[in-house]
Amino acid sequence: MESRILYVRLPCNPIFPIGVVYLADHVHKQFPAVQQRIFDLGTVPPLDYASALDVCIDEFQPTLIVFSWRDIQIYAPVGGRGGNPLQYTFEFFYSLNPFVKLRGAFGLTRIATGYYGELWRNLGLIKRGTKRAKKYQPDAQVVVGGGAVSVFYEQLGKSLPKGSIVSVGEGEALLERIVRGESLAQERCYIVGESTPRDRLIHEIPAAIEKTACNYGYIQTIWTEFDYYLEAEDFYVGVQTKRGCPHNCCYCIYTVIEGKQVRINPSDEVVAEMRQLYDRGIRNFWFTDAQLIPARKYIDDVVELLQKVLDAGMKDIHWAAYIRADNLTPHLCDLMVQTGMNYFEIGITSGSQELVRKMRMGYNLRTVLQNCRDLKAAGFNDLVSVNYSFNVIDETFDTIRQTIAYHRELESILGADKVEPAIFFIGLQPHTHLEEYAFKNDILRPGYDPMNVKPWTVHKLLWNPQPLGSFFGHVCLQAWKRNPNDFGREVMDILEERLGRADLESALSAPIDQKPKEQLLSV
Ligand code: B12
Ligand code: SF4
Repeated sequence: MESRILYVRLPCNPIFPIGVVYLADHVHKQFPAVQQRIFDLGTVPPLDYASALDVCIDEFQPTLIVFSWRDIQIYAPVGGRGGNPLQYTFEFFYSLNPFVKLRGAFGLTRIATGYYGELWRNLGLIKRGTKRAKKYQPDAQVVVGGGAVSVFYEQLGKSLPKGSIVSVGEGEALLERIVRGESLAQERCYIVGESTPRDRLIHEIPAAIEKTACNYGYIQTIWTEFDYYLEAEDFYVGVQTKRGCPHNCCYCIYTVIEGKQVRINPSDEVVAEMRQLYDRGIRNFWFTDAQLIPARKYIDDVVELLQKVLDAGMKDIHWAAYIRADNLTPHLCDLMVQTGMNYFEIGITSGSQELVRKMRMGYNLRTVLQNCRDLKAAGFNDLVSVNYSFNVIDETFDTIRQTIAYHRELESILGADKVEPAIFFIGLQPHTHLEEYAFKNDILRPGYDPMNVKPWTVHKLLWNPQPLGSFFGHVCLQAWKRNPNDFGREVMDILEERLGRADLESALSAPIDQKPKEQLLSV
């Protein structure tokens, strides 16, 4: 049967659907004769999801539907859909004021309703699409993947139609095999009703496929809503320069989804891809790598890439990325500024070197400061978001004081208005070291449901254990009251008012001989 592949990006805040674009591009390069179409529900008004999907299936009559599900996350730290889950959780658990407590309870109920509503809606769209496609093509296949599926693949299978292929991680190799009609037994997937996910499936190594520049000329022919992203001028369009992260940060699942092996996309291909977007009017790019510079040994690759961006004459662009700011050199800083980096996120999690080590993050905080000085000297004068997650492991009042000292130093280097403290409470994710730690310490039991949003589950999964849990709960509540529009800075100010500030040197030193109190390092 001639293959006709329909890519359905399930509803999502309008982030550029780079995942399905890359998949469709890859399949086209392998099988030029296969007909494809991209249908992005991110650009459709909610009331029209079902009818728009029906129309698309009726017209295209796919033999294979590729459903791409980007995020399910509910523990967004700031104003997510339906309100701020962190705020409501803390109001419910920590407020002494019964009215505020009640507001927290209502807020949580509203969020839970919205969360389950979205979950059921997406599952409903998959079921509806499957049924409708089978009307035209009784053997039509359905495969479901994307970031959300990679994280929750074990749970989602229970609610998907029998026969759906549930994919973990990158989909290129899997789609190739499906199109060829080959066995999927060795792929990072399972089939609902036929097989169960292998133990440690997510830890299996992704296929090594060399990426070439996405052919946007072709993509435009199979995706009518592409212009939506071209017309919105403030959009950061995704471009991937590499896959994989070699680190081991205790709470992170990226390194499992993409694997630890860093696979660099050839710089000429990345630039050629950017050039195609540039020629279509795109000026803002997000390098969607888990980390743009995962380790020092990749500095040269990024230098080469940015130099080629400059040489290609794309002088009026802006770009953003997740950056491990311990892997910069003055030359790289110059290039970053010259090529238009205007935002980046550093996920140091704590300003205490001792804790950073305990969380297995491999960051040297002293080097981060020096590199920020180099960036400033190179002329960087834009926004940096610094992610802090207090209370992840072994936090004490002393380590909080150290984080304050560290943050103030970053402010003095880059400018207080340029450093935005993003206060995250880690959402505990499956297959991470933190999850293992929670099992070992009887905080969670194996078999728990990470997609459950009952308040007591949220309370555990939104990592903020006692004895400091209620302290942070109160600090956050006070910050929302005092200055809800600048929550992160307000939290830092309140912490400093209450606890004071350590001297910077104590934040930067973590005596190696000091035995970790907890066994995180050995899990
Ligand atoms: C870069 C990134 C961002 C950037 C995006 C910038 C941009 N303009 O594109 C920013 C910082 C804005 C961001 C924000 C958020 N993100 Co984010 N982000 C990522 C990251 C690191 C890479 C995503 C990416 O684009 N990769 C490159 C593309 C090519 O890969 P891809 O889309 O995943 O597609 C591949 C595969 O998934 C697969 N695939 C995709 N669809 C399908 C379908 C089928 C059938 C198959 C077989 C395969 C398949 O094949 C594709 C090609 O290989 C991932 C983590 C990771 N390492 O994957 C998290 C991730 C996608 N984000 C996540 C979340 C939660 C968010 C937020 C909601 C966080 C928050 N709490 O606010 C926000 C909001 C997003 C929104 N919709 O509004 C989660 C989603 C899972 C979940 N827990 O729900 C992830 C997986 C991280 C995590 N584990 O928590 N994010
Ligand atoms: S460096 Fe970033 S992407 Fe890599 S494991 Fe740590 S948190 Fe995850």
